[in-house]
Amino acid sequence: MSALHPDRCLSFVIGAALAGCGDRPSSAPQEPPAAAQALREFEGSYPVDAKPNGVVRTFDVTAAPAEIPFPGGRTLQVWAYNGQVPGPALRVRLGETLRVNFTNRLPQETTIHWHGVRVPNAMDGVPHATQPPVQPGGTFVYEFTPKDAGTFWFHPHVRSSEQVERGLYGVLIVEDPDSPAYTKDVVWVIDDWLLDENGQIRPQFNTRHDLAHDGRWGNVITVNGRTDEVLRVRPGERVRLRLLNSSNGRVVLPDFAGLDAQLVASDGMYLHEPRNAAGHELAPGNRADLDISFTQSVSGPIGIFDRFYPQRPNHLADVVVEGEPVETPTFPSPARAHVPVWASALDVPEEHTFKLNARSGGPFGIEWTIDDRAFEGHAAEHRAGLTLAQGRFYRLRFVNESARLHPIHLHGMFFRLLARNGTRVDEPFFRDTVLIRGRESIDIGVVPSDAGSWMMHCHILEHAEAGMMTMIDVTHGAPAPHGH
Ligand SMILES: [Cu+2]
Repeated sequence: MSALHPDRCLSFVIGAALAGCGDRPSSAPQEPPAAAQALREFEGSYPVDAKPNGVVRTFDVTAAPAEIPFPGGRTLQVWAYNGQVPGPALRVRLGETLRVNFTNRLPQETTIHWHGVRVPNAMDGVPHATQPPVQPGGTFVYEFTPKDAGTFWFHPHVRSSEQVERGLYGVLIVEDPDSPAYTKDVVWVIDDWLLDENGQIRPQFNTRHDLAHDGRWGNVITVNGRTDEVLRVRPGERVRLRLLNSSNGRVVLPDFAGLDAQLVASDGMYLHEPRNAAGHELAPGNRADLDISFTQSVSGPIGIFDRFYPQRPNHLADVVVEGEPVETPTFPSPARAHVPVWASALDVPEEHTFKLNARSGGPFGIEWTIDDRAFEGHAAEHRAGLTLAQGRFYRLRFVNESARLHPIHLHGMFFRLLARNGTRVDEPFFRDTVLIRGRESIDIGVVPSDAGSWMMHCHILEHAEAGMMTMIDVTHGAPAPHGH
């Protein structure tokens, strides 16, 4: 099996599951009919292999302490990629190879994780598991060809509750081969900062308070590093607005009421068809691409608010529609991807139930656990929490036994939310991060397409730092016995 080209390998496994091909590994369990159906529906969702076109885009990225101007005329001491927060927005076209010459000028070791990008495992940026951490003064070359066009981001995977909070994150945009003719393509990076009485980043990380709650929630919310971000458009413009929540803990629910805002992509992946963006929340790590047509002129700025806690709305940014009207481009929505329906996927027996909880102990006094284990030490010494085979359908269940929020993020694979608290939900799109509320259980469907040892963790970075991480091993062909 492993000698096969990965592309053929996946179709082989899918084909075997469908046709009951006799060449299947004899240790493979019999595919239940609902799983075979789910695989049939999955086919054509996204490519297994990258298709490099030979063009290499090279970027130099350096992580280092920096000073940036901050709202209120202040100067903020941060850690930044290339001296700016958000870091540089890296743009490549699908098929192009991204090469990042990375230099670490921080006083700590670090790595870069390419959130949501299906990279070769060695490029995933998980310290000790996929690469040694980059030491202060050290360098590393990240090189890969993205397989999916969309909105992704990058950030450290070492002490991330501190390093991301200090300002280390940037957006990676993978353009379609033929980009839709939007009049503007805009990125809003939403972050929140916990500043102290001196107006600087509060230097206590992973506090008991943060750990006992939903991580570190700040007292200043910025969009693109500003508290007064304005999107200026003319009547008739059609804008692609790419949203990223790079906060450590804060969940945002941006309210675009009054605007024709259509959700066209979730976590970088196009929907099957556009749907109204109302109610689409962004947990830490989530992205959403909106298709907004400003068909009518509006007098005055339109305030965009976060209404995750409806009684405590937060101003995010403003939209101003003014000037000479332009003709609205009439191209079809890019949201026309193949997304499996998976209506019967809940009938597939669950492969594993992950239990999420907390207990006293560990270096911070509270540790967060997956299946009663707190991740500690080196990922290299990990015992995989789960082993899955490439190209099979799995239903996984998560039971949150705690009262806190846990946006669970899977590296190396996309999944579809199937149910909350046992009730099927209509969420016709893929994700790489899903918010699980207190005491809630969820079911997801996933077909791992990329072999490797992939991290799974809570994207409330304080929870992750205090143990809420594990690894999922994705093998070629049949899974190894559980836990190696
Ligand atoms: Cu969590």
